[in-house]
Amino acid sequence: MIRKTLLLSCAISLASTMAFAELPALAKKDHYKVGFAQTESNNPWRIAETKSFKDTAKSCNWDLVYTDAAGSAAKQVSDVDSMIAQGVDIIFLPPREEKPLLPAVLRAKAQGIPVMLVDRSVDANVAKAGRDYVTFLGSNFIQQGQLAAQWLIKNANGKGKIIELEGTTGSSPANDRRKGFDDEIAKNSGMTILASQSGDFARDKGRKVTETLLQAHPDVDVIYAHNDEMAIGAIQALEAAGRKPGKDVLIVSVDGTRDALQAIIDGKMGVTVESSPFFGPLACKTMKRYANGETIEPWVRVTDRIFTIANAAKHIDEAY
Ligand code: GYE
Repeated sequence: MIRKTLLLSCAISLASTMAFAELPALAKKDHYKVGFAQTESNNPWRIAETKSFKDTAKSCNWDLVYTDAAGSAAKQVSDVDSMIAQGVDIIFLPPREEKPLLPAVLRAKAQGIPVMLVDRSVDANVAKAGRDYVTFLGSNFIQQGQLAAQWLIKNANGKGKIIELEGTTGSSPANDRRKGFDDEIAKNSGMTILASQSGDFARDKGRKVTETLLQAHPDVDVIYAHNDEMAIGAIQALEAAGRKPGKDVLIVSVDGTRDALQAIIDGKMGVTVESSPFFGPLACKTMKRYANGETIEPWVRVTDRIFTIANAAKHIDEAY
């Protein structure tokens, strides 16, 4: 009995040592083979992010292995597996959804390849920065949702009947932009969320979902979209239904794309909270720090601005 217990505790401690084994190191070199496993390329944000990585490949002396999962978490998993098989030095990964990418992240670690999550994160209850992957480079999505809600509460005088267009189901920005926004709104008795549905971060889906929800909720006077592409889709649906976006329906959103800044200038959108896609230079810098043996903080935070009529014209030329 005692022997059995001893064996069991040995096994447990071995398993936990394996699980907590140190992160793979990154050798100091002049030239790296770097994997970047993009989620999809159906919106300007993703295209700007890919361009940022491709530009950085030149300036940071990377041989870039680039894949596009075309909107499929399953394809993204096999893209990461193929990068592991090709023996890349490091992988930058925006996990399309929080859960399905975890096994691939752990396989990379087991094969001695460090992973840095970029722009989206994984479920913090099951995987940890500094243990399973090096770090997360990205924005505070909860805060983005809060900022959108605070602008709205102020500009709608605390009253509003809201339709929420959610991002990709199971993705960290959709989960957190919803939480940040909904919790702020819940503190205001004059504001109600009439309906909340996914538009998968895509313009066309945002337009279609808005068309349907408008019929069920004609009294809507606010649309909160988790990204600008869906907000633009919502504007199209509203206009097709004879509504006046920006006048009888306020639009609040996240990202800071060129089309969104133009919509603000045109008076059709109220606010977009910035979420920067320009991760290439930060990826290069963080990777060099890691190769130098620095312990990287679990979250390399990107700070975001807010775009409204007060500054949209000033920033539109740098938008994407
Ligand atoms: O807001 C959206 C994109 O993960 C932060 O994903 C990113 C989000 C961004 O498709 O436009």
